[in-house]
Order: sequence, then structure tokens, then C-alpha cells
Amino acid sequence: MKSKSTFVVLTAMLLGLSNYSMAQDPTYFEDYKTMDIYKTDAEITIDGVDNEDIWSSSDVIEQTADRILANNPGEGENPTGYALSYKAVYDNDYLYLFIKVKDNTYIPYDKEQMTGDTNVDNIELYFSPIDERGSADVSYLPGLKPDLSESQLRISVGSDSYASGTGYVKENIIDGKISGYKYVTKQVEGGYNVEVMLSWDIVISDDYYDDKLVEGQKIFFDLEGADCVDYANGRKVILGWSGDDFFAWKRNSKYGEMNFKGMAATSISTKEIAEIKYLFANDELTLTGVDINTDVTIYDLSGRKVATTNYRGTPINLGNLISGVYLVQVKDAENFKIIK
Ligand SMILES: [Ca+2]
Ligand SMILES: [Ca+2]
Repeated sequence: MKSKSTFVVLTAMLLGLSNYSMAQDPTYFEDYKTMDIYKTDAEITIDGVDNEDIWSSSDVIEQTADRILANNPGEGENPTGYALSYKAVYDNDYLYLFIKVKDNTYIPYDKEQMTGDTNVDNIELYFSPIDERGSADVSYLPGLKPDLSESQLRISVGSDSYASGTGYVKENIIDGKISGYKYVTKQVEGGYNVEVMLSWDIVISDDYYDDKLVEGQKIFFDLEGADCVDYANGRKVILGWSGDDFFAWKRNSKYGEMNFKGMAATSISTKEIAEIKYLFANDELTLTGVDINTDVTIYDLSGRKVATTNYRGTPINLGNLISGVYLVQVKDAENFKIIK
């Protein structure tokens, strides 16, 4: 009995010691985020509007940047109510992001007024390859500076494709311009949206991947947003997605992991087939249960389109059709035949 209790105490002490040493280790950070990023073949229009079906796919998970970064000018507070969330998808060549920002003080890019890129509302994207060094001890040394494999790319709100950044991406920026990168910001009530596409080539050196980022790969990633309230005083609040330490360049305290998945299921569901009724008499087709402005198209039995109209809520006159059988197609409803 006695030896057992000694064992329990010793084990507890050992566990306590190992917890202690883990917590005290400045080179290790466990609480980083991971995200799954799905592939798409959708056409995405970079316009600051998320009306593409892919942005509402259930596979595309919204991520929240809510860590108030250490060394934040606001000293750990978020008095402005600044908030940021984003979604991301990819294809063989590009990463696409849709970012929604709640920000009551819109301070857009203005070459005349701003004294630096960080004195406007901005979002920073961070990328770094995960290679054999990513798990080596040397990568976790405190104070490690980003090497050329890292890319930091800044989005200045209110601008259109202005580029500034550091690390690998900097090699691709010439006179504030970069090819393979486009973003559009759109001011909305209570804040703004940002839609971004950027070529993988400009942020991840192809020394680290075989030309394409493919299913099963992962990279280090972080997204940080900064709220300015005027052009003079810099950033008031900085929120990060994964990293919680603004100036520590330890890889796994700076980044989360972006895991590349296969094709996203699009949200295009089978359209609901409307329940409609029709009556065809005296050359007039009367429809009920059809929305105003619905397209109505009429085909003959050889498949030739013979009439097309936009439903106005009144009977459709088909007096000009010759006698015969016709197929009526009401958008989002089941086709039916009429006999004239
Ligand atoms: Ca769009
Ligand atoms: Ca602001």
C-alpha cells in the first residue's frame, strides 16, 4: 500500500515537472490553428462580392481571426470592435480568399495622406513552406528571423492590387506592382469586404513544392488584420488567425497550417421544382404558381425554340403558333406539353 502511494506521488511529480518544462519552453507553441482548404474549378470574379456559389459551399469553412496579438498597440484590448473572418479555396494556380471585416473607421489607401503602409486599414497574409526544416529544432529558436522562404504580403484596404511585402514575395514586387495578384475591396455597411486571388508562384518558392500545391500537402499560413482609426497613429488593433505573438518569428507560433484537400462540393443543389399549374385555352396559356419575371420558353417537338417570354403575371398569348404539340419550359419547373 505504501509503495503504491509513493508511486502515485512520484508519477504526479514527474507529470507536474514535464508540464512545467513544456510551459516554460519559449521555443514551443502548441495552440496553433489548422484549416482545410478545398480545391475549386469555379470561376471567381474578384469584385469584393461573395455571390459565387463556391463561397457558400459547406466544405468551405469560415475562419475567424480573433487572437489579439502580443505587442499589439492596443495592449491586448480591442476597444474598436474590430472583427475579421475569411474563407479560402484554391486551384492549381491560385489561392482565393474572401475576407469580411467589421470596422467602424474606414481608413483606405490614400497616397497623399498616409505616412506608411501600416497607417491604413490593412490585412497581411503570411506563407511559408513546411519542409524538413519546419520540424527541425533550428526552426523553433527564439528570435529566429524570417528567411527568404517566408512571404508576407500586405493588402492595403481601398487600393486595387497595390503590393507590398517582405521575404520571398518581395522578389516578385517591382515598383509596387506584382503580377499574379489581384484584390478588390468593397466598403459595406459597418466595414468592408476583400476578395483576393494570388498566384502560388509569388508566395511559395517552387524550391519547396513540385510546381503545384496538391491534395495532401500543407503549408504554414497566417492572416492578420489591422485596424487604423486615422492616418497618423498607426494600427490600433491587430488580430491574428493563428499566431499570437506579433514579433516572435518562431514558426509554429507565427503560423497555422493550411491543409490542401480535394474538390469542394459546390452548393449548387438540385433546384427546387416549383409546383405550378397551367391552363391552355383559346390560344392563351394561363400559369399559376409562377413568379413574375420567370423565363418561359416554348419548343416544338423537334426541339426548336419557337417562343420565349418573361412571365408578366398575365396569360401568354400563343395565337401566332401553328397547330401542333409544344413543350413549355418554365424556369425551375417541370416541363409540360400543350396541344394547339
Ligand atoms: Ca466575387
Ligand atoms: Ca479602421
